[in-house]
Amino acid sequence: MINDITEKLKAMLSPKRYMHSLGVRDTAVKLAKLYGTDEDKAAIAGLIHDCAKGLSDELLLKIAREIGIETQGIYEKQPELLHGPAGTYMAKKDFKIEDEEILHSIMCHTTGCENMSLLDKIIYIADYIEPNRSFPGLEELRKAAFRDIDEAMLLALDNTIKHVINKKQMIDIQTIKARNYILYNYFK
Ligand code: DGI
Ligand code: FE
Ligand code: FE
Repeated sequence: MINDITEKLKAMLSPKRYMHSLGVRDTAVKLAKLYGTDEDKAAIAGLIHDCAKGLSDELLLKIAREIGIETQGIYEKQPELLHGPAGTYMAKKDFKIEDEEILHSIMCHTTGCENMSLLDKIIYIADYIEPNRSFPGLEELRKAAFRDIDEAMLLALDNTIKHVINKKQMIDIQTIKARNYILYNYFK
């Protein structure tokens, strides 16, 4: 099954995005091993998390409306924020994924969300630190990821929020919810 998924994905994504997806898969498996959760689910979620990345803004908005997301406001301006939810839709439809944990981790991989599961955190962090990534502060985040996943989540969310502020973009409410959730529950 995973071989079929890999082939299909290779045909759908740019070579760069495909390499990124393999990097997220491998990093997610390492984190799943370390923190003790299902490695196969981590591999599948890591592999297909960006399957909707190639869709046009129009199609992202159309799928989002179809699955009941209010697209007025931030998503009109930043439709790419919808590639997680649209990815979940495609994972079900095109990749025949039914596992709710996998689907949820794809849904929230860009912004995070409240009540993130261990698999959600693993996919969010693996996406951030996979070997093809490069940005200031990455080494610190990589170390944190293999020491304490919640510390890594806070670092990553803070980094994203600073980045979004510097670009004078809107902050997705899910990004705020994710950060508040981590702070409230893991930094008492
Ligand atoms: O799809 P990837 O490039 O692998 O990574 P991703 O799904 O984590 O998307 C990263 C992008 O999402 C990055 O450019 C920042 C953006 N992003 C994440 N949270 C927010 C955000 N952009 C805005 N405007 N607001 C957010 O809250
Ligand atoms: Fe993504
Ligand atoms: Fe990604």
